[in-house]
Amino acid sequence: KIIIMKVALITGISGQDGSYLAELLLDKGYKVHGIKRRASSLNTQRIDHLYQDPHHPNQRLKLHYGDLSDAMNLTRIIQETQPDEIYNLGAMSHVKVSFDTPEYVGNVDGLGTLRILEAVRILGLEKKTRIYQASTSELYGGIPENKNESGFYDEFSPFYPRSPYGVAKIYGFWITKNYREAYNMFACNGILFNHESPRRGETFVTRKITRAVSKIALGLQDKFYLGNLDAQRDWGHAKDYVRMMWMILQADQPEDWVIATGVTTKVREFVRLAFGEVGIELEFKGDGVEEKAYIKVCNHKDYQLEIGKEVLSVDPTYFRPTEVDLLIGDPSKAKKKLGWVPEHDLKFLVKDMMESDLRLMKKDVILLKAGHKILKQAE
Ligand code: NAP
Ligand code: F7E
Repeated sequence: KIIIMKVALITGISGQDGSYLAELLLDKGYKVHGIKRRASSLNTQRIDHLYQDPHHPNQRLKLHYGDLSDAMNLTRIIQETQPDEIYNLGAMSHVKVSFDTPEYVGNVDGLGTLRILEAVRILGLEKKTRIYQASTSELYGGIPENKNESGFYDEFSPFYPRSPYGVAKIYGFWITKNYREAYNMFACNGILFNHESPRRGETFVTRKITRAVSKIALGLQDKFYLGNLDAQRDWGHAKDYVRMMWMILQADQPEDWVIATGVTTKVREFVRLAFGEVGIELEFKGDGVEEKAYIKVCNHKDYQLEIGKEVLSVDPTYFRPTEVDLLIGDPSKAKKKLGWVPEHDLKFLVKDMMESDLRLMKKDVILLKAGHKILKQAE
């Protein structure tokens, strides 16, 4: 009996979603190719565990050096790997940083998508290769009047991006839709709302919070700084969302899909929940840039902090020139047509991230006790 192994190519395989998706596809028996950027330091920590032995003939994960700004490189890799499915997850994905590097983001997040689609077309793979494009809830921009009658953003809500990242991603959205309609390609957008995990990049707000709270609880740090505490996001777990990426490419028809939880939460509330995981209750005092959080109750035997201690202040450095105030998505279509059921809620997400960061920071405590210096990481 001949078993035909499906072949997938993932751009952005070293990122949060790329690593979970690679795991999922390997579990399903795929041969997985990933594109990684050359960096002066190792950048594959999130996928290193997927390599047992890179030289083993049965190793089903293969990495290729590449970059979404390099059309020739992308075309060659697609030609060599002949993928059944391409997941275009590669991007400069930080909204605040996109205000500092707008041209680069336009090139990579916007034109990078075109380069993938056009390579598939030039190589005559339109019929064979299905393409998933990592679209985003940032396309909506949080404009209140663009929500549907029930108060959610869905597949019909108008777009109004509010950052160079959102503007680049809107090009990616439309060029994917255009190639689907113009060349009959199986190319789909997943309009994913925020999704987090223990593997989330350290400078996104949830991970910044769980790292800082873990350090504060362990006595490694006194306090931390955030920007807009009133921003609201629809936060899901990345593991649920990469499963949906795969389901989108197994659907009967190529379409665009909203993936969200339908629940929105303030940044301030996420801070409360994270401190709650180490038995600490906070009190917030002051308004706007003067707002601060103090320890009100501390009842965990392992984490004893002084009552009244200031642990959080607002730093306007983290404000964005244009902010997306509130996002909340309606995933009804994905639930109804593809049977997607998220397995993790916000409470589990916070617990998962806190447990992981506490474990990570405890290693620093051991190093400190052994006389090592801990370098402060950039926020
Ligand atoms: P991430 O952790 O920031 O990962 C981004 C990946 O893209 C990394 O592997 C990164 O490589 C790679 N990359 C960056 N620039 C590249 C370039 N010029 N050429 C090739 N690869 C490049 O992002 P994520 O959270 O996994 O998100 C995955 C995708 O979904 C992104 O496109 C993001 O914009 C989109 N998205 C994310 C969310 C979310 O909430 N997470 C929601 C909606 C959409 P390095 O490791 O070398 O940096
Ligand atoms: O910010 C506020 C900030 O950077 C969330 C990306 O994956 O999801 C992500 O984009 C909110 C914003 O994610 C800090 O102003 C307050 O309102 O975690 P974030 P994001 O901008 O929503 C979308 C769907 C994507 O597609 C993106 O790729 O939190 N906030 N204080 C802060 N944010 C950060 N980063 N740091 C702060 O100190």
